Amino acid sequence: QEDGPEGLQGRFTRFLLECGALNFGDFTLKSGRRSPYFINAGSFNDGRRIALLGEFYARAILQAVGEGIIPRDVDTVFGPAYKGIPLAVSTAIALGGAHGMNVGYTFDRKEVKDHGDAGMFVGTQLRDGMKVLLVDDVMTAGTAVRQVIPKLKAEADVTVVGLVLSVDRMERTGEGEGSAVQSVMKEFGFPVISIVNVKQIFQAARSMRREDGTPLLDPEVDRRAREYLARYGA
Ligand code: OMP
Repeated sequence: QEDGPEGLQGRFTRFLLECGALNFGDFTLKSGRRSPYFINAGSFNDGRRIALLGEFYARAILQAVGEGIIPRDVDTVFGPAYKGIPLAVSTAIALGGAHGMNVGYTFDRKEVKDHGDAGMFVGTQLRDGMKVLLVDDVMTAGTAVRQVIPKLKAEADVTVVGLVLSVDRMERTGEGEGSAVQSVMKEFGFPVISIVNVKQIFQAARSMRREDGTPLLDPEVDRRAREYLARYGA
């Protein structure tokens, strides 16, 4: 089924690979962990890619709306600066354009501005009672999202109705603990959904072949990924 969960996840994995957003090697993460793979949202760097990315976010959101996980009457999509900005804008374009779910978009400034409109936020301004849907790129330990929520709450009494990620790396926060996504959901009480998670990425990539018929995923990379997930995966 084209639009079933497998379809969306497989196509998104292909898209990550095609954009060069999914990289294999040796990467030091924000958390200090050394990972054999890294997802770089900076690779969605042209019109076609960012339009498709927004479309993927919109599909994941509409699916969650259909399942009653996210409400339909979202007021604005919030993307934390800087990498969240094109995510929020492209998601709002996709939702409000082809999908008829018109929502605002909002992002924060990293620097304080002292002239013109001096607000901390750009786009749809946050007001008490608004329903805000967060979008972000990747979650590992959940540090990024924990930093942004107090900023929103300081601006207005908004309700965060969910967080949508490109990729949930499915890593546990500590020994014997659940994943960062699970702990964020528990701590803040809103749903966290992802277009794809790391296990689905590797599952999809394992079945992919290059044009010459050879496996797309190098067996050594696959082995290192399995090892990493055995150590840090939730
Ligand atoms: P946490 O804030 O620990 O959840 O890490 C997520 C952030 O780390 C992302 O928003 C990125 O800035 C960065 N990151 C990636 O972009 N891709 C990855 O595959 C892994 C990370 C990371 O450093 O954990």
